[in-house]
Amino acid sequence: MKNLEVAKMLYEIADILEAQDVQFKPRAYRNAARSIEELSEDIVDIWKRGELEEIPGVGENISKKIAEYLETGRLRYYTELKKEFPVNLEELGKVEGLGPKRAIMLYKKLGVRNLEDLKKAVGQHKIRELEGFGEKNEQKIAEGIGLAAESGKRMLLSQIMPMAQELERKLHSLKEVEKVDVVGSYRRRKETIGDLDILVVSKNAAKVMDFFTKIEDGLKVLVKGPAKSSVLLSSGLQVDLRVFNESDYGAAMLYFTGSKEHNIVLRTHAISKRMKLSEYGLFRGERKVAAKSEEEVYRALGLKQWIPPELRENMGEIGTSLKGKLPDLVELKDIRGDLHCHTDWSEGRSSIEEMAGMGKSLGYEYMIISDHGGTLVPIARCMNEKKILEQGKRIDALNKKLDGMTLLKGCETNIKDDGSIDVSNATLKTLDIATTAIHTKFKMPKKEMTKRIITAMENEHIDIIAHPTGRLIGSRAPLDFDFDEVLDAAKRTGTVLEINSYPERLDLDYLHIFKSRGKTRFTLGTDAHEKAQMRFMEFGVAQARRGWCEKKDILNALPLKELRKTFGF
Ligand code: DGT
Ligand code: CA
Ligand code: CA
Repeated sequence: MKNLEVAKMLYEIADILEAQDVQFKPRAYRNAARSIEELSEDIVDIWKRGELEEIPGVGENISKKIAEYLETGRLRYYTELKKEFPVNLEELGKVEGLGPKRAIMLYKKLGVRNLEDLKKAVGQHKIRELEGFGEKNEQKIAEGIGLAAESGKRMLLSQIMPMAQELERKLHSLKEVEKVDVVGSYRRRKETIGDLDILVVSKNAAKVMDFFTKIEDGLKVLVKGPAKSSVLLSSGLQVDLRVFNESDYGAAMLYFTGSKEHNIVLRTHAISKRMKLSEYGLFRGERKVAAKSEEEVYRALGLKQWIPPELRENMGEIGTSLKGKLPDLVELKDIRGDLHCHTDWSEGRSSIEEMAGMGKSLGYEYMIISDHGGTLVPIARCMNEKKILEQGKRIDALNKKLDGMTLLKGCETNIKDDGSIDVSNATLKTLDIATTAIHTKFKMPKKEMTKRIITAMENEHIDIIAHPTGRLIGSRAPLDFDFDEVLDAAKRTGTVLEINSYPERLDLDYLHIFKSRGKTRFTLGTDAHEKAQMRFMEFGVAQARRGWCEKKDILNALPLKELRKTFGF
């Protein structure tokens, strides 16, 4: 699958053009890149059908460039840009406070090409001397480098998913393959994935390995063995594949799904029962007690319930299953609506009508329109109060025409430094559900930040705090505040914390959700800026499951009537 490779190239072109102050084009390239990244079909197939221009955001110019790249393996336009700016913008872009423009500036002034060079320049205090940077910026960059380096080569679950599904499909097409499962962190639905681990049942491992090590043009074979092979795909993703016998498959699934910590506790538990657990089975002495299925192995170890992969993070799941008390996890099909959506009234790219159409096709009973509003943030077309009211009227009118789904009036407002909201109470009152979030001044002493958030929650018109910790995976650290105090305030004020389902956010994360469960309920919102992004709901649901949430913990699993009662609209 070439999707990620093409998307990365387009993102890079956008960055370089932006750094050169080119107008409009960067946005066009970026929109195209984003749509391509989110495609579930291989772009090569779309190209072969001559349908590149049907991808949202891909016009004639970009489609020609993509075609040149797919046809010849290179794009002259890109190669020339890269010759002029041989900078790893993907890597540098992860450093908070370093947009493409500044990265290119650092290249021109100091020859910085990658994270390694940047680290050196910071170490030698060269950046603070540059015009427009200064000591404070250098300090910020220094902090950002740590986070960027840590995230390293891990990719977002959302980027991995289409590739994993494609690999699964291809492997299934081989008649020697009886079963395929993608295991490891992918099966546990971790927010980022280091590498993919695939298990196969087959009686002809040699044939499977021959096929796998040629599964994509241009891949690099790292290891090819009789039972295990590893390859590096063109997207930079490493994939390990192992072949097992049907009779041992459950034990293998259990072992390679992990997590390592879950395995360790499970193995220790086996030892306490005078048994031994490995990827080949559960043994008492030489005798194999269980191996064929995960259920069988868990049961033989005395566990009353099979443990869903999302829970296998050593958070007490084994002890809880021994007692038969695992939660009945929320599922995607339980979700009746999306509670965080943008449209072209603010930053979004789809109209209200298009978003509503998508909501209907997802089978929703309701969904919110929560565009950016307020005065604080210089977001393009952040709605002023007049426009918020106007949008409300438009939604009322649309609801009369819409059949079977209800649009809710919302708005994502901003929390000022002192915790007040940048939209008046009079306007907030007209909304069905009012959301707010921090979009400015991400760094504040912990005490002040805690007070800021709690003050916002104390506004009786505010219903939801969106992406409460503000983190961006791999690029922005979470806000520094006292989470327990905020949780208490949520309980006291009835303000709900969001589980933002946007793949870079996933905020709250599973640890915070786990901690909050039972003390507050949550809303799930995709933060979609384009109708296709409403599909991000599955990532939020996965995160909620990792935090042990049941259906009753999620407010948008409620029917509209009860949602109305809960939020009082
Ligand atoms: P990743 O790839 O970093 O996103 O995370 P995982 O969990 O997929 O880790 P990976 O690919 O290194 O290994 C896949 C699974 O194999 C892991 O979840 C548990 C199992 N495993 C790997 N190494 C060990 C080990 O040293 N001990 C135990 N008990 N299990 C291991
Ligand atoms: Ca892995
Ligand atoms: Ca692995």
